[in-house]
Amino acid sequence: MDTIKLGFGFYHHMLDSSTMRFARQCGATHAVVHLVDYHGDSGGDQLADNQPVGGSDGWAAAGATAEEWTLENLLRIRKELNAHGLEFYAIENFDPLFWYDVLLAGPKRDEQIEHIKQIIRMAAEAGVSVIGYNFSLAGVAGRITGEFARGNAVSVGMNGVDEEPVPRGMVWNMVYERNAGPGVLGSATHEQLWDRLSYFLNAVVPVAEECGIRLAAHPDDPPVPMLRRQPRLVYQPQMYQRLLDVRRSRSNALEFCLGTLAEMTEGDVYNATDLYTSQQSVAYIHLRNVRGKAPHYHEVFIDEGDVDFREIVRILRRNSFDGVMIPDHTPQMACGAPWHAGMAYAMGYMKGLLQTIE
Ligand SMILES: [Mn+2]
Repeated sequence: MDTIKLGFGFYHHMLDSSTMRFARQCGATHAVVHLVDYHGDSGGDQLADNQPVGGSDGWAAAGATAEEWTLENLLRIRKELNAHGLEFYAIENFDPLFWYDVLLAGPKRDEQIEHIKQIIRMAAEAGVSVIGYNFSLAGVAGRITGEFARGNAVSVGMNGVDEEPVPRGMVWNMVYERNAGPGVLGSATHEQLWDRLSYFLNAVVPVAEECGIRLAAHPDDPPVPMLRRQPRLVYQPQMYQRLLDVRRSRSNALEFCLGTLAEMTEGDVYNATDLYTSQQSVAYIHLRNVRGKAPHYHEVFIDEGDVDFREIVRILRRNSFDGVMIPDHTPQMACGAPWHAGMAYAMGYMKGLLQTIE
């Protein structure tokens, strides 16, 4: 049995039998589940099935699926995944409604941290191993779509930094307070943002340790120092080390996004992969390939971009990585199921690499 596990990420609207069968057919054994619904009404539209690109109005409203964060529901999801031959490995992302004041250092911060602790305990009780998160104020913004990949396949890119400020009541692309009134989110400094992260990790990592959950941080996507006039946390590879050093623990880990790392202007993706997997700090990996560096890059097919995934798998093998890897987003292929075809292509390619690279 392979120590590197191939997984599949399920957006909220894909938590159904058909997508679970599809994932298993692609070779996945593990599931990463998004309980937050970013898509709203666009969910199920084949061309919108990737993570939304993030316009200034944001994604769907926060909290739409808040009532689904119950032990009963997690156990139901687990049962359904298991019935399809998949393990419920991770939950990806907290709902902004649950922790906006953790991100903003607002008045409800401690109350919201208590709720996050409950979620961590609940996830552990449901048999989940990892919770991925984005400690990000502006979230994804300024991305564009176009025929950027091989054969004019439609994919995502970035062409310059979005300077439009975040409106009040929004964080991480989602509106958590509809009646926040006019005006924009005040800016913070990078150091203030690191203080907020430290406050959060020092409060929740001990709870995660107690119940065996790994918290896993996604880097800032797109990785630029400022976006929408808000500071970013991890936008160069070495900043991941600072995050780990806030609190050294198996429960303070990384959601290692290779595409985002490849877009960073400093360091290189192979050194970063070696550095962080040799510390056993990577809980799971997002797979996608890109061409270019932030803020000017295009997402492309897994075998045509700047990242050589053969070399990545060699490094993972050398460092005995035994976590999960999932495709992140992929270009859409010209057929009746553009999203599924893109994902199946990426999965098949990775499955082939895992079978051939010792
Ligand atoms: Mn990612």
